[in-house]
Amino acid sequence: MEIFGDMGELAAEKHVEYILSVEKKKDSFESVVMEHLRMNGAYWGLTTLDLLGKLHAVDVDQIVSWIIKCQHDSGGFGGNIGHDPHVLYTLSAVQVLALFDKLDVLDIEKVSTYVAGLQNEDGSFSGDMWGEIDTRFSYIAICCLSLLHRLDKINVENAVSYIVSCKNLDGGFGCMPGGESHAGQIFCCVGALAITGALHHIDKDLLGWWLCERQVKSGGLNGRPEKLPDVCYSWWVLSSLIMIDRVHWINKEKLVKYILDCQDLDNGGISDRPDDAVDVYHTYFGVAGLSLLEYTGLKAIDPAYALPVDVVNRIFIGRQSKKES
Ligand code: GRG
Repeated sequence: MEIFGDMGELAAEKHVEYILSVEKKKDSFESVVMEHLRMNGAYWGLTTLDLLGKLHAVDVDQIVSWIIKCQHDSGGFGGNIGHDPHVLYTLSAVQVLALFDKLDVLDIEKVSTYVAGLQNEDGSFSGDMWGEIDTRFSYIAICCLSLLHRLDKINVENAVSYIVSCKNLDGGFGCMPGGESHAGQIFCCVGALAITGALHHIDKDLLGWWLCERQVKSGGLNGRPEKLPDVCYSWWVLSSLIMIDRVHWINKEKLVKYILDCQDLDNGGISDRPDDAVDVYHTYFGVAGLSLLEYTGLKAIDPAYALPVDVVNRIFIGRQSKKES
């Protein structure tokens, strides 16, 4: 990217090789620790490949049939075959099918009934039948139902007022009312409010100030005051700043340099901090962060849906134009 001058480059080919290799090394430490959340891993890895223009390198039919095997009678998806259903994996399943333009393999009524059934009276959402409540699950339910065109199945007004009840005096949001502001939860709350057209509940200058203070000397971002920077906050913080139109308040050049410094230039992949071990999660959020920063050669990503912009457009505009033609 020209405006970023001489600061090293994204080792795109290496990262593609790394993502493809993780799937093949079934006995590796990373594959074993990710066994129970393989659906999330599929979303991180495959979205990275799509942003890098290499989604065609995978076997679509094989992945789609594995996803279908992870679905339960309730309509929800598990993190792997035989694992319990949870909204965390249900959104990833929907997102991966969206990447492949395969949402039509879903029984939309069944999936959306599962997600909508997790809404509680106060508007909050549980993650699964065991009842844990978290603003992450509010975002997931809203994002998932919106991608399926079924937001009508929940009480959106209550969902929004629950999220607003999690807003703090510093302008940020936590995982429940009174919970400490954290950039990950802020992404969830801002994303959910963006999707439901309710961003007016946010004090954009106050939240923008808190978010841009997350940038530390190295150029990286942390998730809350006094914490270490981590590449994943390039996503959680930047996407939130974009949604509230305050992204010009951080130093983009320094953040690009920080993300590029976290690459493993020999074996591919991106880590949380320079010289740490790489993983698929940080590789995805590093590449996604660079996409938000308009790094050359990457597809653009939508800050609210966390999917490539062309995929989101296909879902919300493509359907209309198919009908019209
Ligand atoms: C589709 C992108 C997408 C997300 C789905 C699961 C989810 C919705 C959002 C998770 C948001 C979140 C809470 C992210 C933070 C993850 C993280 C790095 C937590 C670490 O917390 P600590 O306390 O680390 O271990 P810090 O950095 O605060 O020291």
